[in-house]
Amino acid sequence: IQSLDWSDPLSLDSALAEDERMIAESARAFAAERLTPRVTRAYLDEQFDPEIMREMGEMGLLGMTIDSELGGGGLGYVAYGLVAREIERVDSGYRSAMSVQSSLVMHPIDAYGSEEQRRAFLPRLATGEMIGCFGLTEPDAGSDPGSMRTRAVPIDGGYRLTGAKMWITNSPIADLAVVWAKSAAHGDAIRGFIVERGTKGFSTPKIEGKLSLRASITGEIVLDDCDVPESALLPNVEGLKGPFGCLNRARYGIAWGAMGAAEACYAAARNYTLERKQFGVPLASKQIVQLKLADMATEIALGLRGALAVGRAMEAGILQPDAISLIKRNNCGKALHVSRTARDMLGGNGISAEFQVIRHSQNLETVNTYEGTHDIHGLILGRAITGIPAF
Ligand code: TGC
Ligand code: FAD
Repeated sequence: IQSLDWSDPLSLDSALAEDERMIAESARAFAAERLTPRVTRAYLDEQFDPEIMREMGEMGLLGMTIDSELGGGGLGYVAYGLVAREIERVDSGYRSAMSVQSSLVMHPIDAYGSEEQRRAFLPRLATGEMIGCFGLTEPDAGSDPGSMRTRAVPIDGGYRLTGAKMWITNSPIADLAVVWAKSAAHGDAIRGFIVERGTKGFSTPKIEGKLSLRASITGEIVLDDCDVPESALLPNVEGLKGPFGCLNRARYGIAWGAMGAAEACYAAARNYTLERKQFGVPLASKQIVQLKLADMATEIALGLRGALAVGRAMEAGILQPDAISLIKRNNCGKALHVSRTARDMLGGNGISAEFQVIRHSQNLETVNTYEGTHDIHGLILGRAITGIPAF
């Protein structure tokens, strides 16, 4: 009998197709060669290098699931999840950049856009030549995006956008923003607009001083009487199901990604406690330490299996979106716990940038909050279970 593989105790690997394994391996090599060498400096300096988007584009990591001759890989959701896991094994901020471009910018343009919009933007977003961002959250509308204040009013030949979006990944470096607003021309229904950099009244101040996700750039989107042509409107969706259709995909990727960050912390804790001697023996020989490692291995293995089950259901076209809340909530919460435990197990070294775990742990605070907080996903599940919305 073979001994249990500590890094894959439920043999996720055996449930993957050969091409999925190859995609994951090449993403892992890319992350190790291109992202790992940059990340500590980027985190300390609170800098995101936009060149990373071009490099991801070259590797085919942008819009992987989009099936279009205009850009995108036409690959399965499990392959996308595996890549998110490999990128987030390095840093949640780098996976964020990939998620936003793929699920929150390319997907709505592909799924809700006109043929002209698809042709104008998808090819350049797929290569990373253009960077996009997604504006849903506002200073006074986070968990409750239905209460947004951003408005679109009709003007001659288009719309005038007014309002502000807050906490927007990549907005300061974005060439375009997919912005959601209540549109007076459509009975105040929520509609999506593509706003290009350079449009008068559009600005994207950077949010400074984040103590989490520092290798990702975050900003506001200010729309100060920002006039856009009719062709900026995403014609094929109306209502909150527009942004939620994008969030389904991004939240799914996050469920895989968070496990990648957890795996990095688990491996670091295992290595460290095997090496580090106190009281004359390796820390890993202590029962308390072994229980912590056992809990980490269990949560990660189950979390990955859950993400795989959801990915396969998406590929089969039989997914109920509330299941995404289950894995997003579980995997982010568990990853945060794993990372905090690993931080403790490394003692003083656990707080050093050199040992990486505190960076993951700080990042996972954001990952547990964005794309719907841990409690909001609990309430989405509560509604599904009882039929009673308790938001
Ligand atoms: P509710 O009444 O539930 O739904 C309104 C309409 O939307 C439809 N819908 C969905 N459609 C597709 N997929 C889903 N998952 C859907 N959930 C709901 C629904 O059928 C309805 O359609 P219709 O046709 O009847 O109008 O809306 P509500 O206002 O009661 O929603 C409540 C709640 C809490 C579930 C929702 O507002 C919510 O999910 N809040 C969390 C907000 C959030 O996740 N924000 C994310 C911002 S983007 C971000 O964080 C990016 S981080 C990027 C990175 O760096 O990775
Ligand atoms: P609030 O909604 O004010 O919530 C505060 C607390 O109250 C939370 O604990 C929440 O769970 C709790 N709460 C809220 N409602 C209820 C309720 N009904 N019952 C019980 N408890 C409740 N948004 C975008 O649109 N695009 C992006 O690219 C983007 N990127 C982000 C990047 C970063 C680094 C961060 C931090 C956020 C980003 N966000 C983005 C915003 C993110 O989605 C929101 O922060 C998140 O949805 C929570 O909203 P909020 O911050 O307004 O918190």
